[in-house]
Amino acid sequence: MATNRTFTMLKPDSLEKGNTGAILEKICAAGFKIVAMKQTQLTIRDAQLFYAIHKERPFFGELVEYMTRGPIVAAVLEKENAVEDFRTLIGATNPEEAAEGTIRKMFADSISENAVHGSDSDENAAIESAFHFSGREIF
Ligand code: FUP
Repeated sequence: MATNRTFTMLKPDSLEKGNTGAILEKICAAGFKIVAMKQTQLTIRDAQLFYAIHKERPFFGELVEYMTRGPIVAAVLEKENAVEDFRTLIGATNPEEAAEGTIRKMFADSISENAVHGSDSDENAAIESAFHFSGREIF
């Protein structure tokens, strides 16, 4: 995958609150092009695999429960410097620490239900995109 791509998920709380459209609008307004997108629901196994890096953390069980409790929107986004710029757009993991105007500041309630995911490296963007999309689903 080219380094101008990143992967995102709008998490279950965003869909429950009806924020899908508003968040996608902010993403597009920030100059990201959606090159793949789907609404889907993670299985427990999917969430355990996706967040395997956190499996020893005390919040792992809650994280898996949250991420599987309803549908998500998964997408691959394209823009120059995509990974870094998208992390800036979404803000800090904890919305209380997120900058004004960031997606998490605007739409997230807590560190454990923080509205959106954004890949933290080009390598993870490629792995996470491939987790959700086949090559023919990415344009
Ligand atoms: P981020 O890269 O900003 O998505 O954050 P992390 O990879 O550190 O965390 C992934 C997810 O684990 C967060 F989105 C929410 C959850 N988490 C908690 O519930 N509590 C924490 O203290 C840290 C992360």
